[in-house]
Amino acid sequence: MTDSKANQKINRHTITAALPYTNGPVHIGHLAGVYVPADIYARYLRLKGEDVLFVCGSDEHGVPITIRAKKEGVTPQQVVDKYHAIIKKSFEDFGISFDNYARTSDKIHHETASEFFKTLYAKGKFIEETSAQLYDAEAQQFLADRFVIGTCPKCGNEESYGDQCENCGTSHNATDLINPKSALTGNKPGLKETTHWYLPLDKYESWLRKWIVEEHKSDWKTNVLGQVKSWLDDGLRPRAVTRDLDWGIPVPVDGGENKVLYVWFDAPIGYISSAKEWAARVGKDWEPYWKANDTKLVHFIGKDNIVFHCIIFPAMLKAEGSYILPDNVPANEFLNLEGNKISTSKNWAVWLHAYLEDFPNKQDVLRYALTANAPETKDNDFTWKDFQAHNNNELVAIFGNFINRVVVLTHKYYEGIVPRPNEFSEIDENTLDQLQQFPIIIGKSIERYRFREASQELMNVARLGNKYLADAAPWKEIKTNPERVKTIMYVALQIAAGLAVLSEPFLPFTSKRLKKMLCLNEEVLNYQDDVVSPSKKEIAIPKQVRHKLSRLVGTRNNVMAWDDLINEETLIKPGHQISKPELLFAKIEDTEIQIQLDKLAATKQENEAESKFVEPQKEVVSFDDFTKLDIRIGTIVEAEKVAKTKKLLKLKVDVGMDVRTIISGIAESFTPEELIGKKVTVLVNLAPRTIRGVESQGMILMTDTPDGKLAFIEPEKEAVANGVKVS
Ligand code: B3M
Ligand code: ZN
Repeated sequence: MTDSKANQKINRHTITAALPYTNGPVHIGHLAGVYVPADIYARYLRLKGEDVLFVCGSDEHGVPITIRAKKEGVTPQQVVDKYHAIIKKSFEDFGISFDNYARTSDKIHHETASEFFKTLYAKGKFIEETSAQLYDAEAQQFLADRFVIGTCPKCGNEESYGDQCENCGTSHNATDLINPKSALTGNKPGLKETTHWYLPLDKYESWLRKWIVEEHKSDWKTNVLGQVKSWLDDGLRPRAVTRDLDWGIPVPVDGGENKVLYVWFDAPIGYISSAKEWAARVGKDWEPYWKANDTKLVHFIGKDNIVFHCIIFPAMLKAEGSYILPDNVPANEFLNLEGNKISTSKNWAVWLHAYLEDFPNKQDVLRYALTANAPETKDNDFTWKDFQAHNNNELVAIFGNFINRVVVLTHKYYEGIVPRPNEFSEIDENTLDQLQQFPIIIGKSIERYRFREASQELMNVARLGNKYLADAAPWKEIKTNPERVKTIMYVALQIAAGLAVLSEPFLPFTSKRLKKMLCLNEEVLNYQDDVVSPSKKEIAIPKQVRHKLSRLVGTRNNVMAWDDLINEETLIKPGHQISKPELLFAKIEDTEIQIQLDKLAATKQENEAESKFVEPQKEVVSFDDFTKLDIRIGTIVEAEKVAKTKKLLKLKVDVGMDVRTIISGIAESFTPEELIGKKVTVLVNLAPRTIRGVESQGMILMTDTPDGKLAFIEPEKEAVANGVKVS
């Protein structure tokens, strides 16, 4: 292990994946950012023979649920019942191997969260405070969290929520918002006094800094450390952990009537209740998984949840006193879809249930494409073309092709029986040595939460196989040197068996089918020819297969484990019978991709039609005022990014009378390269402003497009010269 517990023996792993809000189905962004990486990690550790508890569940409280209920004209309970079922099924369909998937509306969770609150209350860990909070008199509702929208005090995003800004990730109190607006009525809220309980985060600041910034600086991801450090540097303040709402867990202390726990107080406790529910079901003790020091706790989340998992929840756990803290929080960045932010409200997403309708039995293809392109260090874009390429050029052409060749040739030459090898040549030895390295290489990447890299190494195993076959060319040798071919096919079959195991964390469905094809499946492995364990039920295996079966490598629970690939010379023995070839992957045609692109185009059109909102006209200005504006045509001659900013470009614009510098906030819509030579409209007599140390001498006129990007106001004719007036 590469984490801070490196020097300590780990005896069990508690893995959590963010509890999805039950206000809509899950989409590819969720899968790529959280659930596939968490699942790869959990499956890998299980194959290593580790004691693993992998928990998740539906987050059924909070304002997003209430808002959805209002929108659909149903009760919050109906909303969570509906989406819990859809989400749970999607996870099952995609092979996300949770040991338990709970719901925060379950009794066990209400009890656990209530107890947690009461413990902190009894220990005097809260501050009780009465203060004026935002209130919408028309809706008769206090405005917390997503009930209020306003300008983020940190980054200026005009659509920040009351508790968190989705743009910069900062978490704040609703009263911090500039120009707050009720999400219910659009009204400017008033203020009304109310009492709440606050967790004084400021008191945990130095402890958090020591724990995260000092202890974990070498093993946590830089994106996570960076965010945490910037919040700590800004200073932490007490955070209310209760709300004046009616949907949620009732505040279980005096004065808590008509109040509920803040959703971000109860939701992470959901990981604990999920563990309890699991323990009760399987007859185990949950406590070591949450309280023993030899347990490694890892939270898989998206970047918008960092503050809650790295600051607020740890402070809660610390205040409670009996729990372990996360060892790592490998948060991912966001996945975009075809160049735009995934959005539930704009239906700009690939929903998992919809994907499976169009691509039945292709769960592994999506899992693979999302892993190979995972947003691990920066936001990434999912495109259907890229998805098709990962399938056709890698899964079909490399992985599937190798397996197919091996299985077909084994049947062609030996009726499907693994041949006995003759002496190994150098290239055989070399290839087998390389194969033995892969479980170590892939394992290291997984343990460092580099799942992209791990998936590429998996593909390299198949590449190794293809190269070996191409170089050894059994189809040529068979005519002149059939004894050599036995060795070649034996080596190739070891690679195929290795792939069957190594692919399991990434491609669980394919791994199963491959094990079946190679007769490495559990049923076959459970059958032991020479040693029949009395505790194992013998499984009926067709006679002709049975007598040819050799006992396979020494395995854990009779299923080949990860380390067997490192420790055993032979993965699949001579004399072992394999099944008939079956294609593992099929090519995805352009027409199938076009259907998906058409769907997105239709969504875009619908959104455009809906967003035909035209802003009201501004105040009247005099003709004289208008003529004061000097607007000219210009051409961009140079463009470069302003360092350390997301939005700013430094442009040199030829406006006829001179070439001037203009700083423009358009970097999210254009790359510097595509701007060179562009005709633009410039307000040239705007008072100069210094932005990031550079004087900006004018403003380029822009307009918004429906997809949230910017567009230039260009002269209709290219020939209009620089410096020509616009009036
Ligand atoms: N439901 C937020 C989200 O879906 C939240 C995660 C809870 S994890 C304890 O982004
Ligand atoms: Zn912000």
